[in-house]
Amino acid sequence: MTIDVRELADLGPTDRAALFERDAGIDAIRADVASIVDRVREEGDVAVRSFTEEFDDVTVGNIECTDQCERAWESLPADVTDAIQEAIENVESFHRAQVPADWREEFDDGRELGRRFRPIDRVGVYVPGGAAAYPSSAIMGIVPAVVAGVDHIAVTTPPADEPNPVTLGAIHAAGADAVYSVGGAQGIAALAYGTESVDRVQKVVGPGNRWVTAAKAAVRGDVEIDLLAGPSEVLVLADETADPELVASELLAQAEHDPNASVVAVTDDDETAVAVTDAIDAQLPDRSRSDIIEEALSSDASGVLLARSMSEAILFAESYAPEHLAILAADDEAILDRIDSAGSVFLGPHTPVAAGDYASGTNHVLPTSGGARVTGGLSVDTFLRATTVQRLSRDGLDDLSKTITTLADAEGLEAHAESVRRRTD
Ligand code: HSO
Ligand code: ZN
Repeated sequence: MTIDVRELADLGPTDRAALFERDAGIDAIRADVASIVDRVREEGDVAVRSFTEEFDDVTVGNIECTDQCERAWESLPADVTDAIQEAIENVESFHRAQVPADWREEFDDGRELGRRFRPIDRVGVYVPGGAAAYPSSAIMGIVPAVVAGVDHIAVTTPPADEPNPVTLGAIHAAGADAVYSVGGAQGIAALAYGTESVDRVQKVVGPGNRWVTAAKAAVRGDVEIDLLAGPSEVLVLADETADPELVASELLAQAEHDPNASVVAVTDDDETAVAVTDAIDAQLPDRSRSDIIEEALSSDASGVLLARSMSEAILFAESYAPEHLAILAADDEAILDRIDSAGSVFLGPHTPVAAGDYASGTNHVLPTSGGARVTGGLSVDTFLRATTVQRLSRDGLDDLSKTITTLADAEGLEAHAESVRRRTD
């Protein structure tokens, strides 16, 4: 395949929209998903079993498979358990550093205010299986919940006649309390509403295919959810010092996830741009998932873009708000200073996105489709709730009483005002 270098300045509105659009593809299946969710809600395990036969072509015995995960862990070769363990340790230490401390502060006039953080009691983590079985996503979903101190972590993951032992083992090692063989929209509905086999949870998190994402959108409101993660994205900002082979390797890596992945390189150097397209051509035939990669790369949502300056490239990246931003440039920190919207940033030639995908410690469940403009990825915060606490001194209340009673009167809430006057008059 040959990718053309496109000049940013020449992009028309249609091309620009195609680049920015990153559609998670859930609109077309909303109605089907709603009926799956409703049936699981009404019929419980009966619906779970029948959807599992219909969609996964598997007849499950016990829906709960917690013990099977432990056995899977014990069956794994040492190099795999070592790798999982090291990834877990790194994710754990990075997330431990995020745990917020409770605080109280005496403000200047007798107002003592504070916040305390407590874990959510019961959460559900969806772990993708099937076509894209991701043990790493088990680690990314479960470990932050463990670090937050969540009491009960339930996991749903699609069943298979021969389930992936690495995924099941990672679910066990990461610290799940209960695991259920149910995938797709029915897996999300089971966590959200409970069935005879699956206890309901208070928050459902984790990435999945569009059925999973659409189901999370459908249950939102009845249960808390994290973010709605769509297909993977990477944007590489490269100047003339970037190694084109590395730029290409980043595009190919995220493209292999999904034909709908969006992979974009932006550079201000025309030689680099051409060299990146050459490197893509050279590397692609050797990749085992070249079909998927090629599909992703040839879509209008992906490409190699030439900017007139690094400033223009940076502005593009900032408005694009990628899930992953890799910066391969001489002064990467200066570029980072100008970026506010990105899920996760990878600096320098020794920092592949794959490091964050698997093992450096940051979380790989990240906002896609421009979500980074308003939110970050999965973190310890996802599993905590903050409570505010206050104590006023007599002087503190005296100082505030006029303000409170005036506002209470303005709202016509006389009993509110009276609750203050009783203490001050
Ligand atoms: N890059 C993916 C996460 C992942 N990568 C899992 C490899 N395995 C998130 O966009
Ligand atoms: Zn990845």
